[in-house]
Amino acid sequence: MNARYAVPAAEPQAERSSLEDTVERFRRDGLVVVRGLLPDTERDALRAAAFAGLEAARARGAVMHVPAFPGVDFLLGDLLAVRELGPWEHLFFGDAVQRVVRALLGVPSPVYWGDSSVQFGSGPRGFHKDNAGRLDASHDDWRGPYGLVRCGLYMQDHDRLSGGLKVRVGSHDAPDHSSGRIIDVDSRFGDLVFWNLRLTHSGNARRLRAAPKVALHPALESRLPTWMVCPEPARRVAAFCTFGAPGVHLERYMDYLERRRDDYLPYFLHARRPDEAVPLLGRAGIAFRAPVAGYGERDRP
Ligand SMILES: O=C(O)CCC(=O)C(=O)O
Ligand SMILES: [Fe+2]
Repeated sequence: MNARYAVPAAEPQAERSSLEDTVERFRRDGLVVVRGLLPDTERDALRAAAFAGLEAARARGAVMHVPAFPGVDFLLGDLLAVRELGPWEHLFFGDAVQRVVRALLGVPSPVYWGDSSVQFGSGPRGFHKDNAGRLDASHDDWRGPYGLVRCGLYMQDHDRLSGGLKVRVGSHDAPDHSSGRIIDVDSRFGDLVFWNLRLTHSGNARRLRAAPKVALHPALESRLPTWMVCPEPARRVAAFCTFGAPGVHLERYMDYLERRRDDYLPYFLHARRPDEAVPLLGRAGIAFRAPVAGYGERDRP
């Protein structure tokens, strides 16, 4: 659909590989990096579009601030509501990305419910999982391969510098925060990171100046003095989006959203109006499910 996206062929650690290999790594490790979905020549234009989207949202009162993270702008609404990202198919809604999402989920038509966002600045860190029944081994979430995937696009390089994603490899099969080797994902601009929502992970990784390839526990990272830490390459812009396969895991996730309704409502109210979102998603082969009444009612007119 959009020539700005390359067809994904390359993935972790620079070897070129097939979609089957991408799926195999995702099943084994709980995450996979697909390299070079966007060419480096798009970097400046895409960052500029994201910042233009931020300023447009600010003018409409659609930017949230959290006292604990004064340097972070959280854009309310979903990525489809950021019209400035339309030329990039709102990052995750074009053929090249959807081809991977369909393969990872093993369904012809992934479900989207407005869970996508973009953050500006350095935000929270700490190991967590994103699924509904996180540490409860008896929860439905822990039966069978998990049916929800989160995609992350970091609009700067994190292969040597701070600010990237930290994960525990293979921890998507363990209902705890202690299993799995810790790694800092060496994403570069244009790469997409896909992870199973059961995977233990932490954002805003800090790399040591003296040993940038040694991945630290997030509890230790937060206590490091600034002089010991590699800087971030530029103001961090990070976009995330979740898709699911129809099934019990998706149903439990919807129950979870209902329980945390107050936290998510501002995002959903500012999301792209369904009369515009549904045809757009339909063309990409994605099914839509509105998670709350009033979804999209504060989108731009
Ligand atoms: O900030 C990040 O890199 C990760 C954020 C996160 O935990 C998430 O999107 O689920
Ligand atoms: Fe997370």
